[in-house]
Amino acid sequence: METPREIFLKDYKLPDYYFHTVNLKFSLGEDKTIICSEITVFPREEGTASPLVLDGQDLKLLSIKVNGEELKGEDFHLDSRHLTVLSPPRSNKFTLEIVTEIYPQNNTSLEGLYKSSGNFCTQCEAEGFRKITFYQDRPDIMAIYTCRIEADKTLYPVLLSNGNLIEKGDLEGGRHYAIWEDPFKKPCYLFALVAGQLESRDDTFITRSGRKVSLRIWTPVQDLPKTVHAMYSLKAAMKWDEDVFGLEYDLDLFNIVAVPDFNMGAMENKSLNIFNSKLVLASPETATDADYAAILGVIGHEYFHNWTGNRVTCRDWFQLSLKEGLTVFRDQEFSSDMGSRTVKRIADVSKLRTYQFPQDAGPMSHPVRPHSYIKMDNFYTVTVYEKGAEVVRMYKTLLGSHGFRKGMDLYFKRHDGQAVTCEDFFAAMCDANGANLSNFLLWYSQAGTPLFKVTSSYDAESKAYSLKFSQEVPPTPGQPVKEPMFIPVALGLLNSKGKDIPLSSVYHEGMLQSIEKNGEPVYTTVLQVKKKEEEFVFSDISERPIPSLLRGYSAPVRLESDLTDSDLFFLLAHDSDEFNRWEAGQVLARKLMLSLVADYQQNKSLVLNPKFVHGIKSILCDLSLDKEFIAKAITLPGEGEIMDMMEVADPDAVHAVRSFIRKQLASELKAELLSTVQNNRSSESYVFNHPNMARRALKNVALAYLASLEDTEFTELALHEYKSATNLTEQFAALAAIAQNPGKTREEVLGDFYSKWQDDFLVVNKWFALQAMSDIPGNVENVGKLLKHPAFDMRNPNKVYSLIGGFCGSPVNFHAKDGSGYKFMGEIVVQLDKINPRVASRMVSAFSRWRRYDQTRQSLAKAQLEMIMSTNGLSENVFEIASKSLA
Ligand code: 0A1
Ligand code: ZN
Repeated sequence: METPREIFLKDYKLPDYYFHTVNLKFSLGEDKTIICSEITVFPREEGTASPLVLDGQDLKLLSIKVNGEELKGEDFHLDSRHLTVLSPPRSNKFTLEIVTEIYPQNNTSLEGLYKSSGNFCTQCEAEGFRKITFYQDRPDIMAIYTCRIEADKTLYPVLLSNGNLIEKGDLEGGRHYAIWEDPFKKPCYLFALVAGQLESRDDTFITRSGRKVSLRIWTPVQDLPKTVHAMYSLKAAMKWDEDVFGLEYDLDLFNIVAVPDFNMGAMENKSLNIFNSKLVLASPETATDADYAAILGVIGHEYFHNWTGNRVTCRDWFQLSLKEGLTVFRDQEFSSDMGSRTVKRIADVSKLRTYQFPQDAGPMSHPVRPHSYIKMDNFYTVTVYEKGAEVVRMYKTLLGSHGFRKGMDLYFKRHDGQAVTCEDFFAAMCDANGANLSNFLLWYSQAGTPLFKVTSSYDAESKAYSLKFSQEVPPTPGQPVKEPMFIPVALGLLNSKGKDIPLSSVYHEGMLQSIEKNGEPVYTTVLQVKKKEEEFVFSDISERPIPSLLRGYSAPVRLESDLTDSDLFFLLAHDSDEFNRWEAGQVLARKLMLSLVADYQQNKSLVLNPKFVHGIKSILCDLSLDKEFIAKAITLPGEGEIMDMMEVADPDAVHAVRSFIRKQLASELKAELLSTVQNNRSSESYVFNHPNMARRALKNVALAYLASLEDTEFTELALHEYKSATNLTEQFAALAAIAQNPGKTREEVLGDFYSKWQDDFLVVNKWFALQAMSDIPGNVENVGKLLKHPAFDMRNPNKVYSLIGGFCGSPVNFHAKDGSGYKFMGEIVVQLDKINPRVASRMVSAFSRWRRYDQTRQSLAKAQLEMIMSTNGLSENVFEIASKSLA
């Protein structure tokens, strides 16, 4: 294999040629599909003598014409990745016609044009269009497309592409055609085509300027009843974008298609979003509250891309976070407005800590805007998406809601119809507000999670309260030395009664700055920390306050403060910032877990601090609190989060300690947990709204605690909940509660669940995942058996993510000391890579932090990575992750 080539941001060059219109004709067939592409090309500089280099992969070239004339062999060059027209005409415009042949029925990579459950569909982001036809496959080539699709009418009655349907009709031989025209220019990654047997749920949306938009959600006919929630979500998203950002939909038709085989969650193709079925289909009996919430968020996300991504797109793939960070931020805000803001923030911050922090501290660490990549597919990461969203959130924290909106308005005004960079977004934000955000751009270029330390002191005599901040950004691959970052610190100060102290002024660098706004007191202010070390002194503080720092998690940093345990318990009980109440509990839990891990490692007996039990009890019993907030606040940090904080990660110790605390809490709070279950049962049919979801969440967490006791009474209780459940949220939670403990009941209930749901592949995937993630010792064997289960199929990404991805989510089994988990995964990666490199590279990432473990585990994991690297014909996707992990 040739060593894959690395591509660098610094090498970006403007294209020599632009495309104006693209006319595509697809003739879809069972053995082969023929694509004719007619492109009008114009040079960036008239008279250029540059060759025109087109990307193309796995294509059979049938013919190529320039201005109607067939090119001869000496006029072009063809290799496995490119088609080069050696001397294009030196005119200011010419046409290029290319005919290619492809075999979608054999395409298991699920990129380009492929078949899913008998239907044709496409996935072109990031670089899939080059698997359809030869093209300049880069986002700064934006053109107007028409697309004619021709196919057998019985097999493929529905023919869809981007934009508006302008013509359709029948052809000879039982075939038919449709012609679609998209009036908006777009990069090819937004091209889409779907052909198949589908039915639609139809609805309409009237935009605020009075335009009527037809909305259609397409699925196989039997799934249509499960699209009610998706349609609700779409309409809610359309309304929200108008209300919050003043953004209207711009065409008369919006299509969503659900397909069962899809590498990612969903794709924002212009007016023809294609979704993984998992993120469209839902009914109370077959989807959980988490699924409903994910559907709302992702339908919103893809819809919001219409402006942030499609109308304004990325100049190159390094700028991916320009559209993704911004769109994740927008979907987070949408979900917050539709449910509970605090709970959504907690969920988003937990995700960042659980997945992004470890990535940023490992060999795959990269900035929000990466400097280089081998395979762009590998950079659809939690860093680009979630940390990218935190970066956008910081603009809003710094500029305020109104200032942020002004920045967004200017961004669209300046860049509608363009392919731009992260600097363009930054400039719009600054210019719209006359703001100087100095070194803020470092958030795009410096990788690593800053370590942010805070110490405080109080002087009663001068009534001055000082906060000293210091920051350090750890070295990451290719970036040994870092500059200090611009950290917005939202903070409040609590008095001894737990109330916010009005903040009037603060000394900073010898200047007294007023905090009050229009004479009104301010309780939360945002400090701008920009240096390695910086001090702020608040005046007029009449007693020693307790600081509530980084309210709402105002910057993606690791905070270390000098708050004592009693300060943290105080914040847990009183902070007016609910996010920080949760955070205080988490800091306490992390400290407690780490100290018990140390005890466990020294063979000391484990004892749970009664103050912690009391803290949890008071949250659990506080009727004034939101129930989902309680559910989150009584949930311990995950095992990964604790391992991430250790010098040498010890999965067995962390697992033992987390289980110990859970059991201990369950046994000491038995009565309270039991009444929580009893008082929060469903009395009515399923409703997707915050109060109902919150109630179910709390009940389910309480049930899981009780079932962890392995006591017959609570196993019976869980069985009762399982049998009496009227929705999947409660039924599945009861199943999971039972499945924590090995034994006959577990096996019986798992068997019962499968027989009930065997015909619903999405529910069966949950059943796979639940077993795969199990901490039961030696689970690798069970997962091995499930690989052979008739419902499992290695070609379907969802099934792989459930069973194989699920297995990696169990630290005790994946990191089993005998290496069985690593060996299992190593073999799977090699097998999977031949089917779908993109899915395989997601799986191989499980190995990337192997250096965090002890010597024995290190050498076992390393051996598997080396075995993978030595495999013949390894994909670039897996090569990139495996080689960087070993570097
Ligand atoms: N732009 C999509 C993410 C996406 C990227 C690549 C894909 O290829 C299989 C699919 C989807 C989003 O952010 O939703
Ligand atoms: Zn996106």
